[in-house]
Amino acid sequence: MTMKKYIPSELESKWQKKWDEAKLYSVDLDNAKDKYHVVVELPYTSGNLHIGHWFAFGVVDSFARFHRMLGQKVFFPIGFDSFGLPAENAAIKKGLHPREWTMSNIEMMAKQFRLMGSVLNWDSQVITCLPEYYKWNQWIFLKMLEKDIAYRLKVSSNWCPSCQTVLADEQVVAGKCDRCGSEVTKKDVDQWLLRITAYADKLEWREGGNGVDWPKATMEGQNNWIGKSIGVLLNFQSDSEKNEPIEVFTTRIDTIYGVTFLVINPEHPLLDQYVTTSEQAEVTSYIEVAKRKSELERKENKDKTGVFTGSFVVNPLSGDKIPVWVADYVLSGYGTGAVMGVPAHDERDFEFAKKFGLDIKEVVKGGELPYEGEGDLINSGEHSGLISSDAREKLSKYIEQNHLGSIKTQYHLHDWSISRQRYWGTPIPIIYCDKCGVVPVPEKDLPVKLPDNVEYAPTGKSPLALAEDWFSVKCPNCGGDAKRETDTMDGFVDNSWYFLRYLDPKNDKEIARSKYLEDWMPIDVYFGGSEHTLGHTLYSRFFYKFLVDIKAIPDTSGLGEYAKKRINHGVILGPDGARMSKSKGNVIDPDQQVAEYGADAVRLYLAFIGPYDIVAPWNPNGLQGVYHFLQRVWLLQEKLGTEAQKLRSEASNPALDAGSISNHDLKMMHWAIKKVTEDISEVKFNTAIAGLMEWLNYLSKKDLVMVEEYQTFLLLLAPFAPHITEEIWQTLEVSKVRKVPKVPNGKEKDSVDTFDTSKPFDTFFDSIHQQSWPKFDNKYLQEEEIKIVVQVNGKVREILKIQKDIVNSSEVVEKLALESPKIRSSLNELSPKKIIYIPGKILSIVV
Ligand code: ANZ
Ligand code: ZN
Repeated sequence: MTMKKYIPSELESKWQKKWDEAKLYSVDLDNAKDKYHVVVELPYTSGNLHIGHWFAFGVVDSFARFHRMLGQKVFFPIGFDSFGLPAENAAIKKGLHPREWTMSNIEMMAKQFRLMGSVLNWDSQVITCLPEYYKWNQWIFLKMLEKDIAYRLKVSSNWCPSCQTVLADEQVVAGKCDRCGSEVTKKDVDQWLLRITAYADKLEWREGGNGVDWPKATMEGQNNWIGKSIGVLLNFQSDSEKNEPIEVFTTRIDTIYGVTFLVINPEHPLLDQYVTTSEQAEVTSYIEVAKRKSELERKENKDKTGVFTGSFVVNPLSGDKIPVWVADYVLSGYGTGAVMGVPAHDERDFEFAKKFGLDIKEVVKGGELPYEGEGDLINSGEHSGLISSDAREKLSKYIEQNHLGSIKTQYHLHDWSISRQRYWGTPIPIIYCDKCGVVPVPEKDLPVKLPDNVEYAPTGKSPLALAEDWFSVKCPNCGGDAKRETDTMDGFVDNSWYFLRYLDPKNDKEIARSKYLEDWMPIDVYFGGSEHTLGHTLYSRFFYKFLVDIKAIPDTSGLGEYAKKRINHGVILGPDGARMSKSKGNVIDPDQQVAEYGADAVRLYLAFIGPYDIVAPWNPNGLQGVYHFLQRVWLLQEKLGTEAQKLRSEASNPALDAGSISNHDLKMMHWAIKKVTEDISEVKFNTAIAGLMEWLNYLSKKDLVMVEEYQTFLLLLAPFAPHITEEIWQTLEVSKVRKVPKVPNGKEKDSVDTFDTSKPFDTFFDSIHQQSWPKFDNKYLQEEEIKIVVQVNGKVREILKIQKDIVNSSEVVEKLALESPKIRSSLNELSPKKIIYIPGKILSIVV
């Protein structure tokens, strides 16, 4: 019999079609028994699928398949994050409408996704640029407005005077607009903000991770970003009392006696009062320069700059008169925008004092200056001698009692500006009326649809302001002439809650039915990139907590978190070890790889490339190696041989059946089951596959491979390589040999054995992906030892412990006995005349 060759392209599309037709992976959300909810961060509709998508979805698909085979009801949805600037830019370049560009990308990507042969639940697909979705962005916004979580504020922003638009920090390159190259300035612009700071406390991760399992690095990163610090707000009075007092925020009130100057930021509202006439010119020109710097540049500024205002304030504790400076290393967006300068104990203040020749006064004993640590206070009046922490406590109390200031918890987190002067986004549902002011669009008028006919190429005006028909409306309040808000929402709003929508994507009454939310939330595992530690995953926790607070969604688990577990995946680099990019020419196109090696090989390789959170280069040899492995799995069919099959079909003879697989074979098999099961559970896909490779080497050396072994092997490989395993399973009809309990796939009612095998193949087939996961039996894994008594001339001289599987081999046992030091000494260099072995019992030596 000549065997068919392994040609992935032939069998993969065939099985994908069959699985689809049989609706093998569809999930009935009404029944959440044994649910397992897996989500991978939804992809952005940038164009073709890249290898990163395969890494993110293909590998997790194997994980999802494993859980299906464990008998869980796996929900693994997908959607498309499809609003954003790239759509506009690409559309401008290609002369297409952003909608056309986006929707054709989605179509293309969905097609490419299907090449993976995944268990993704396409029925639940969410597309964020469709009104049926973004209506709920608008609804959430209105709720936030109602609760004072959304608000409008003039914010000092990066402004391009020629594009007439606000720029995000990353769009400012060396002080210039990255679109047109003009010098960027600061401008106060009206923006819509979300008060995420109101949730700072709730977003902070507590010890123990809030009852969920998220990576430590993610939790720490978020806590640092939130940046909770407890300190003191303290007023410094003007020495002449003609100016209002300046309030500072400090976390080191214990250093109060070491203050030798005060610094306010260039945007500080009291600056005008403090600048004296003689200093005016210098201060003005300093501010001009500072205005052009971004916040990032200011934070990084190494060479401290600043100017004296000409005025003084008084230290409320020491009574010292201290100069007031203006400098841009003090940020306007944190604390009070004013700092008490303690150069002896703060690095930045130290540099500043050195540069401008200001006094440095040591007040905490500890070491070389600047000394930022804690210690005993010196030069601190009545507080000298106290240690820092006690001094802080005592001074805080004193300050509160004497109304000099107050204790304050401060966060580094900023409120989130969601206003974008762009076309391709969710319209902010607000109307401006001359008479009524800011009027929210009534809920019944949602969605506010994005108009189609718009000049979205840059004209210097917000594109929506040019859509006259859309822009001009009647005020919902008074019926008078009014105008719509022309900003759209930041795309991060879209992906802050999409996972809730997967559960009910077409619902037009609510975000999702509460029964589904109750049954299926929280997500069991949420996979995504570690680069989303500070943006996306923090924002989505905020949205979830808000929606729970207003009771728009239930929080059945009571955890207040949307994902029980978060796993960050790594990054696949180009073969040259650099990030893949078109300009470097190191981009790996998954379609090409699939055409050459098949989806199974690509999936398997990506799972095998290393630990899942690793940053690893694509290695063409690695892919070939994995492809070769699959070839060998395929060829193993030959080893099944007619003989083994005959043995099986004649298995009515139990003795024959039992003899067909050795103890060591069983041990290997159960070892492999255990290894693969445990490793996949722990998200160690690479070592799970290594285990399979080891077992394959073992099997390949055997003359005959038993059906049970091959079947088990295919089952363990099935999550990683769903096509080849299905093909072998079906063509060998191995499934008929062994009765395996089936996994409910969501369509069955109660029993797991209700598959109707009488139905034609078209509507039902006994897929390998409906089988349950093999179980290992520890009994095969224990190193079982048997005690053998060794006699020399009738006297017991040694008791040997021999492994069970070699106990029948007289040569091995004899050799071990003769090598034993005890036996050697009792033989005393004489060679044995006769050796009798009763297997498993006694070895008798006669000399
Ligand atoms: C005096 C002092 C003495 C300070 C000392 C530190 C060490 P965190 O921990 O991040 O909250 N600060 C306050 N507002 C600032 C602003 N707008 N821009 C730049 N720096 C600012 O930092 C709090 C400390 O950062 C505050 O405590 C203040 O300097 C500075 F030995 O006050 B400290
Ligand atoms: Zn009105």
